[in-house]
Amino acid sequence: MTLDSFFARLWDDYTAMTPQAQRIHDAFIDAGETIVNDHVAFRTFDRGPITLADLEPHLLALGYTRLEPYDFPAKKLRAYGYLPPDENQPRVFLSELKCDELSTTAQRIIDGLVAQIDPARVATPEVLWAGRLWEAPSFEEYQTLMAESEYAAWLSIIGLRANHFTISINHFRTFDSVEKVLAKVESLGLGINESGGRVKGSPEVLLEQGSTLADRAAFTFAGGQVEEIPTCYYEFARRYHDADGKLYQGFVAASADKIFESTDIRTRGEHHAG
Ligand code: OOG
Ligand code: NI
Repeated sequence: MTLDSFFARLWDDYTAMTPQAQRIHDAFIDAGETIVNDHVAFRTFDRGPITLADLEPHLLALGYTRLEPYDFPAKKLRAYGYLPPDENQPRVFLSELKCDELSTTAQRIIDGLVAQIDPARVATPEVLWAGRLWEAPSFEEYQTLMAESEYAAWLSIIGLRANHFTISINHFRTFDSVEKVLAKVESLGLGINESGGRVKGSPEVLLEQGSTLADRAAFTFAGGQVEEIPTCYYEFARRYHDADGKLYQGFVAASADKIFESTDIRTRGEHHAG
């Protein structure tokens, strides 16, 4: 599979679940900008056949290389950043939940989900947009996970897919700052993740980022209960050059910690009428 077809499939899956993404993308195209992806991100459990170590070979087979690890103690997550084979291709951020750090009740729910996975589905790169590889949990199970980890609850119903694409602001001409981009996105009636501030990071840490609040959709839980849940979001990143003149390639853990909250309905943000 080529990198272009990989990202085309990821994008189709992501926009089907995240209507705001196509709207934002098209609005910047209409404004005369060129869209280049800075990175995409995936979430997984460190349990069953879908651990970070199980998924990573698909990225390596596409030509990605490991950059560096990141740790999020409060959110019980660990992650890795990956560099693309060609510098104009998207980086990848892959995180996993440290399930051992949850209660035994929550761990039992997660074990019940990952036990349903057909290992054959993990053997191909399609697993990275396979979505849920298990039956829908009950709303009660979802809420039990939510009480301990918003990430776990989100993953239990959304599954494996790109949880966000990220537009490279470095490739924009008119909208050349995170705040200008966020103002444009707000003008479309979309909400911004304000956790940790609208703009996360700074030129000093060589990366500035901002993101939307995730779209919402109706989800049918086991037993037929239908509830509105957050799906996926869009991010915008501006990178800076280091003292040696090299464009920064990594992620910034303190900023990423807040970007994760884009899928949390408890996150403070400006919600506008769409
Ligand atoms: C990933 C959040 C971190 C970044 O750019 O710092 C991130 C996620 O929500 O799964 O993407
Ligand atoms: Ni990101």
